[in-house]
Amino acid sequence: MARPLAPPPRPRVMGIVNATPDSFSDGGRFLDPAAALAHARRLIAEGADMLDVGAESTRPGAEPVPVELEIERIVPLVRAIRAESAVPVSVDTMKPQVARAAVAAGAAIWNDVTALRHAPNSLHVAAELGCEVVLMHMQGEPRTMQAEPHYDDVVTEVAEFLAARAEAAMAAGVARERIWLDPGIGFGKHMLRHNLPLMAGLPRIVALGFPVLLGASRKSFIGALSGGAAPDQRLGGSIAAALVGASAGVAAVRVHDVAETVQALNVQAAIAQASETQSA
Ligand code: HH2
Repeated sequence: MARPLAPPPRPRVMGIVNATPDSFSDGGRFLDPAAALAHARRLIAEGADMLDVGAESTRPGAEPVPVELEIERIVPLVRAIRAESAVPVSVDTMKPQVARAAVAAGAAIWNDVTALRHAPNSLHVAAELGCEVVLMHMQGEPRTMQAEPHYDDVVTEVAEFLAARAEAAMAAGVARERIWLDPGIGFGKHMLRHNLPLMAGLPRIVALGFPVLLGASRKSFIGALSGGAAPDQRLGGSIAAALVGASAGVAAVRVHDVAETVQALNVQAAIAQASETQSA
């Protein structure tokens, strides 16, 4: 009997669990701990390879969340997910105290939209925790980042920033193989003038030699390209962005709509595999 074919390689899918009152696309839906856990279960059942759990929105104008409250929202959720699933959990926070508590509760990845710049001890805490870290590019800070973002050459500037942050993390003791990079779609970037060249320039970010995480799901550039569609009406554009990321060689995509994204990536990967067989 023929051996079953190994599934073709494709980026991993990171499902988003926002335990926040005010996230841009799903704020308030999963603030209740039971609702957040039910959502996490659903994303796992839909095929998520990882989950990203956050308790503080990063959208412009979002309310800052005190550290104790962030820990209170995150820790029981991480613990509950890990108690019933082997799916790795990432914690989306800029605060080292929250990352520390989440890792103690079972999180394997610290996803920091400030690339470990928020607190003076962030780099050292990341090294001490020994977890994986996602270093994301952002121009400015969440509250004001969309006011007037400016770049002479967005792809070069983002790539240089990420390379420098990876160096800083390694100098502080974070192991090279634990570092992920993320271009930070929508973070201090003009909707179309910056996000589109950055999407097109993803191969240059991938060429830095670290696994790349792409978070384009439901972001506002998709709304701008679809007549101002509301965030929950941006599925088609989100899938298109994930496929562009996969073609560019990103290692993972951070998405709200897991089932649909997994299906799209599986189809793309299977066709790519068939195409290789034909040309062999
Ligand atoms: N985007 C958001 C939040 N965290 N982390 C990484 N690494 N990359 C991203 O692109 C990214 C991120 C924003 O999306 P969301 O979590 O849905 O919204 P909010 O920040 O309003 O909670």
